[in-house]
Amino acid sequence: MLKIWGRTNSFNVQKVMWTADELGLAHERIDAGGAFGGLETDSYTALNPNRRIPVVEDGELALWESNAIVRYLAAKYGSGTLWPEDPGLRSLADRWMDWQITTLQPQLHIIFWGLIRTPEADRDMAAIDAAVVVIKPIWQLLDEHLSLRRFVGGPDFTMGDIPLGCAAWRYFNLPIDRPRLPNLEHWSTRLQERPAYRRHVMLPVT
Ligand SMILES: N[C@@H](CCC(=O)N[C@@H](CS)C(=O)NCC(=O)O)C(=O)O
Repeated sequence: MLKIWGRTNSFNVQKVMWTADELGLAHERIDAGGAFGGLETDSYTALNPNRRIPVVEDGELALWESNAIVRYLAAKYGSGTLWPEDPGLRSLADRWMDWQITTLQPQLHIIFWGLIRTPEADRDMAAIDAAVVVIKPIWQLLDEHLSLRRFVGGPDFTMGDIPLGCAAWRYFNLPIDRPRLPNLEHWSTRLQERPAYRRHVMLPVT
């Protein structure tokens, strides 16, 4: 049975919970991080020297970095479904997973942390407003990509949808100005039909 460390309102933990549920993997989740703490202990540091959530224990292996965990679970347990067997299709899913971390997430982080996790009196509204503007053409790139395919990695749902599906739920539920993103909205509706997405991602944004 997998052990998944991390609180349910962590975006990065949600990626892992959604993946495990899509694959029907038996798992136990342990609250950690945020108000639960527990990341500074020696035993947790031995699992993840970065002292961050999520961590997944699969037998003797301790895994960290959420997108790397999604890839591992997909490769080990979802070959042909979440993990496309065709290298070209796999690389399509893979590159958008990297894009989520490197291109999209830095801007989304500024907006989310600023508006949701920072008390109003301490908010840097100039930085938040700037990120709201900068992120628009970034999402438009994905919108354009989705104008030609049903899912991020092609015609079928794959691991490539998971990090971006978590990011999209947050983005659409933040009290900010957004551009029209018709293809992204249709894709998001398709994700919302998935019971595992509803269980682990479609939660209040806190
Ligand atoms: N790049 C890492 C980021 C991990 C990370 O920053 N996790 C946050 C939660 S989303 C965390 O551990 N925060 C400290 C806490 O929850 O106490 C990943 O994708 O796993």
